[in-house]
Amino acid sequence: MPANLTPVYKEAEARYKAAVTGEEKLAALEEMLRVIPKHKGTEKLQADLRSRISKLKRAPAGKAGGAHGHSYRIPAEGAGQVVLVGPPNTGKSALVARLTHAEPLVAEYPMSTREATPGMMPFGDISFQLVDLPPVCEEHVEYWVYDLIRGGDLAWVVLSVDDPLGGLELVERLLEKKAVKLVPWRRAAAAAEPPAPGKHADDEPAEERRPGWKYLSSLLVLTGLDRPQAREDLTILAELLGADWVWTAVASVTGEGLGALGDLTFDARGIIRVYTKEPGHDPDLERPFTLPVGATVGQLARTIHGEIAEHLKYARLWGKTTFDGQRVKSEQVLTDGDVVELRA
Ligand SMILES: Nc1nc2c(ncn2[C@@H]2O[C@H](COP(=O)(O)OP(=O)(O)OP(=O)(O)O)[C@@H](O)[C@H]2O)c(=O)[nH]1
Ligand SMILES: [Mg+2]
Repeated sequence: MPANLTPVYKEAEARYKAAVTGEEKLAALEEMLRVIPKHKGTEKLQADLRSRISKLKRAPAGKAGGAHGHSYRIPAEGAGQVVLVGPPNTGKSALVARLTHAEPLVAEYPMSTREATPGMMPFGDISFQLVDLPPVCEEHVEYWVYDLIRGGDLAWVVLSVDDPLGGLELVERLLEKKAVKLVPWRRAAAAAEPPAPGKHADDEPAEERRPGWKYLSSLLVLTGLDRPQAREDLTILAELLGADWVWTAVASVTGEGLGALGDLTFDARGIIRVYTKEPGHDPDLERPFTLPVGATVGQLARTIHGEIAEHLKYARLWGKTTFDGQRVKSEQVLTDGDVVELRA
């Protein structure tokens, strides 16, 4: 019986063949097993996949996978994965509950979150994936929590306005034991020197970076803005934190300050939104492509389809830096909000 393997399966298979680390191989194999058409013709192949998966799981852990073989990861969705990191009871779950459709447990007592809960936070016509996590604390933290932190594109370090400095010190110290360094995202630096095309700001090592470490771009989110004294405390904190960290204060109970989180996250991700249009048609303003700051027309084409990129002759651009419909080449750098018509 023919196996009739689908394009989705073949894509996963290609990822498996291209995979370098055990972790990547395992992820691809698991995906292959998940999407393989389940019928008699594929039974042998399914069995083969299962045996390769269990072999990889038993294999001694490679460096990339850590002590436990393979890393846990939540598949990223939307324009970036934001991991919520912080000491117990600082309001991480309350933020995810307020900003997304997810319903993580919010409780008055500390250590209430035991599992990871992803949810999508809309931001205009795009969205960011927030991942609520168990707290980082002196007590035992399960290893997969660190895996998920490592997997994030950006961290919101969620701290209570009552003791943000103590909380930050704790989190930085515990994460560094696990080779994760929180890197303050800096608004001014990002605006002053956009990264080279194809590179994210975080790819540029600002200092000597240790191999195997995760350098996680981070913002501070101070919760409890509604609490008495909060505003006075913040004036002092502003001076202490201001130079090093970009931070924002929120009150999840009243919703105050939550609006700023989307803008900050968008800026910190270092991305632009680009819309495409077909010749003679209106642009598709529903679903923008998100690309790194500094991305070019050529990169947009490659994001859409390798073939389009290959046959690209020129593009027409409607944007802030060009006149409407201006003819541009593949090297043209795009800006947020641009509308592009690709001509092959
Ligand atoms: N007044 C006030 N209370 C808040 C705020 N954010 C969260 N809380 C309350 O603080 C308590 C803890 O909130 P959670 O969201 O469960 O905190 P968490 O950080 O997820 O806690 P763990 O999962 O245990 O680490 C709950 O009673 C929330 O209602 C806020 O901005 N202001
Ligand atoms: Mg929680």
